[in-house]
Amino acid sequence: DNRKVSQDVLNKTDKHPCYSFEAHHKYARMHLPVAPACNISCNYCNRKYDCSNESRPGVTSEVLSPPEALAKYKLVKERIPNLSVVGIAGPGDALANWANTRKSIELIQQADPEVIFCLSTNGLMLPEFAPEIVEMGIKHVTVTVNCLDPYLGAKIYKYVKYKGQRYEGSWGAGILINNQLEGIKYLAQFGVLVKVNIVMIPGINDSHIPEVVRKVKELGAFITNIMPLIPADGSVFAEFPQTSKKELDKMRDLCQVDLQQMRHCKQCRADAIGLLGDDRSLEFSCKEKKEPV
Ligand code: CLF
Ligand code: SF4
Repeated sequence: DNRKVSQDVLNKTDKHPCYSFEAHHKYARMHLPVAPACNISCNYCNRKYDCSNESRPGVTSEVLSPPEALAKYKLVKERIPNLSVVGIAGPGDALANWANTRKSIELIQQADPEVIFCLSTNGLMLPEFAPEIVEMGIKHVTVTVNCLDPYLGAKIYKYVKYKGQRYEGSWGAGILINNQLEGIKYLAQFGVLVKVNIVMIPGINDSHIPEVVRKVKELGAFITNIMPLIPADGSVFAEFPQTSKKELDKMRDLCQVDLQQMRHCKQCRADAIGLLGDDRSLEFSCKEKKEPV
């Protein structure tokens, strides 16, 4: 029954360092960089680094094949026993590389049925893949939603590539926003805990953020994570100031009235490993993987 299902989901959230503040000192997550391609172009991304939706720009990740992802998972689990979550957060978009993402998850699920899986996506392909996500038993999905208005979206997204076509400006943004909202609703209906990341871009979407929070709450989102813009070199927003902690907290306080707010996000890399804020990914770099100690 529904209550049993939601209790089960909450039990899992107890061990998820991003969904539970209490869990973030106790449980580790690892990101598997199995998703290099992206199907949209955010103006805050410079396409050289990990997806800025979920990750800090600055360091390119190695990209792993599904068998390499399984091998890395096993190595990390051996050395970090409190590892509870395996996330796929780029370096591009988890769903733009669905075959790789799906295969990596299936291999790890077969090896260890206890793992909590977590996906981060721009949401463009959710109408296509949300049913599979539900069937696979994935209970944690993050969707980055920066606005609800396609005209505002035209200032944030350069283009969207959807079903073999490239759509620019508000046309592309409209498709993206529609798919994000439809996807969130579907996932939430089937018991997936949806986290919505919002990149706060001063002068572009900041005054619109409370409206985004209310809308995704109405669709069943579990939590929102308002993140500061980190202006990436070479991106359209390169010259923008980084959102200050004070502005960010003010916005989170305002939105907390409607929906619970994540406040401990560390804007991780697509290959981050360990406790949030204590990255151990270098211990598991490619070279070491080939010559295990
Ligand atoms: Fe990774 Fe994201 Fe899952 Fe967490 S990160 S895919 S929900 S397991 Fe966490 Fe890192 Fe913030 Fe993301 S601290 S960037 S919110
Ligand atoms: Fe870059 Fe991520 Fe946006 Fe794709 S979704 S363009 S990888 S920030």
